[in-house]
Amino acid sequence: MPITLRPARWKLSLAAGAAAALAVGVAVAVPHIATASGDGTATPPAIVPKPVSIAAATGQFTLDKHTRIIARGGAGDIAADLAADLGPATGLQLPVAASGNPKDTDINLVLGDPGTLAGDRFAEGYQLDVSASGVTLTARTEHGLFNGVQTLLQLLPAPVASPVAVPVAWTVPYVHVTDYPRYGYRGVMLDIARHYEPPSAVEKLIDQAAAYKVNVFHLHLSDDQGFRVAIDGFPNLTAIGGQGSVGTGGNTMDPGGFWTQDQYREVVAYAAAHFMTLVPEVDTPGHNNAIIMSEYGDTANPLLNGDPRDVNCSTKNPPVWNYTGAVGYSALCPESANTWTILSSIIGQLAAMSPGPYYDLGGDEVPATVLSQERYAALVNQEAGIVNGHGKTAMGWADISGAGTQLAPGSVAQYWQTASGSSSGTVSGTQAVAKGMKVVMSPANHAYLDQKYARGVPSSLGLTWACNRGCDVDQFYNWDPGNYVTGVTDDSVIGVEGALWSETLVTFDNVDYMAFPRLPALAELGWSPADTRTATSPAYQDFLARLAAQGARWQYAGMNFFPSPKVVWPVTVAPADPASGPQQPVDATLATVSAPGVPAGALSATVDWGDGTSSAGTVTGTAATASAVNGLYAVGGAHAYGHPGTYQVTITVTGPTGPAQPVEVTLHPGN
Ligand code: TNX
Repeated sequence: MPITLRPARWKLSLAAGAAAALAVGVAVAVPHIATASGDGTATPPAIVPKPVSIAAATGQFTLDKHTRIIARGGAGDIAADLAADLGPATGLQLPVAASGNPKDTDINLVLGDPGTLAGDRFAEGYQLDVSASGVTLTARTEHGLFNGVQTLLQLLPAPVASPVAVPVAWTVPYVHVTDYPRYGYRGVMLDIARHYEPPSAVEKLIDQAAAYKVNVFHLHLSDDQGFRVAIDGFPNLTAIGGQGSVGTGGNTMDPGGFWTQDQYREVVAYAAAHFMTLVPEVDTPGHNNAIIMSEYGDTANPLLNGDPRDVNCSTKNPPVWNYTGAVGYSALCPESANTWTILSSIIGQLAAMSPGPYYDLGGDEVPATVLSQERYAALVNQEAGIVNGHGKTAMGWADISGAGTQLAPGSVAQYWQTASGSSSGTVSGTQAVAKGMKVVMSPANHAYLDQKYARGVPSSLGLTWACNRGCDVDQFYNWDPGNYVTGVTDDSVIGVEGALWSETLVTFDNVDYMAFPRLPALAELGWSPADTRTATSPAYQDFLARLAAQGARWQYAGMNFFPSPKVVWPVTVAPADPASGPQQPVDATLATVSAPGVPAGALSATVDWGDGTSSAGTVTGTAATASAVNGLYAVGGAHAYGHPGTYQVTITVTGPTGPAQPVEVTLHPGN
């Protein structure tokens, strides 16, 4: 059973102005946020990642105070999660029941075999049917139900992501979805070593990634600049190794930090509740200055042999802190017994706290001038044996497939090189396959979320080494993990991962700005069936249209993201509760507007007051910066009615691509 944590997803705070506009209580009008085209044909809803099969029909289910969630076959925990997910935005506390006479107003969650999931190799699939008989979600596993719930949430209007109630009609278009993943490993990596992030930040990213059916969270816990989790018996690792970051020594914005083991376990549980496996990584034998600086002088440690200076095989002896982003200078010595005492404790303790199948030993970027290939391979082989001894599969950057390494078949190499096809730079991939290893694909020019989007964009964040002209969503979407390196096919590839290296990412807002909208592109490559994905292919155009619909969700959730110019982000409007009372003249916030990348000044609002008069509304909100998307906007309007009464007010907002679907609110002005 998953551990149920509520509220699970989308619990971020709104931009202040929008929160004020939304936090005013019950709905006064329930206009629909329309998605269907006007010609009677149903437009397939915008689901990311794209389902294996989706058939839209005309009509819609409406979620309201009559809706019950019926959990059958043991679906109770997921049903409770769904009720909790829907609570804040809808203001509804939907009852969860284990049985009841079926009603067409019910959402049914069934743990059972729908008979449509023959292609589901990973027991993560689901069948979702929305029709005149209600909503029925069926899956063979709780993970499948969880995935189906993510789809159902995307079928609801974007304000469902809001942490406060929004007065819209909660409609779900009629649809039949059969869905299951292409790969079993769909990951995101966060580097909390270069810049520390607390457990709460990682939990936010878990929320955000789980919404796109990402199921692996790879945690890069140690690097030259910091060691981030307490290890019993080695207090220096955090007391010394946990105190810096990239930039320390001249940049007071960048304090370090570390997690206690209880905090680590809490994040493991949080991930599990979102059907995500946590993969711990302590990078070795390179990227290790923080461990070396911590233990080099740890002469009083009874676990070490009195003089642990022999762990240091770095280019500097004695070692010195280097808080730049430099790489390739530090290494642990494979011949040192102290190296193994330290690594065995780290591996043993992290393995014991991590229920998932993998332990990642890193293994990247150790130049032969620092450790010969022979010494490097000796270390990797011995360490992989320790990992296996703790019942874990060894994983590492694809460098671990190099000459002299021999890892148990099924060990995982993460391919990060930019090289493709059969060029010589692909050797780590082909070597991994030759050695019977599995491969996770993260070619840096398609999957490194720390790379800039475009030349100089964003100006303040991101590296360029893999993307010197930038890597926007097109670059993240238009490639095939199973056909990138010749000979590295789906026989070996187990999945795909986006890597958020954090040399330049100081805050969690920075992390989000780089992860979104590119992480959903990778999530789709990991989940959806193989397709022809190129700059001119229909699949890419279709993806962009579905991605565009996510922007409003992120804005209602209060997330930061890059409003990529590759995407035509729609302007969408939702009614606010103007809290109308007898006051006259009316002066109220009437609607909220999502318009990613559009300045408030480029939007105009018209308010039809329902009494035969119209006037302009005011559009206000938080402007974008070089590393933050603009906030949701609020539309305000003021009007003096001639008579008390009940008036239907229509708000139309026009953006650069034309008018958005108008919304209505009802006012009851008195005199
Ligand atoms: C390369 S690729 C690294 C990281 C850096 C990253 C920055 C690899 C396995 N290592 O140490 O943070 O580039 O993009």
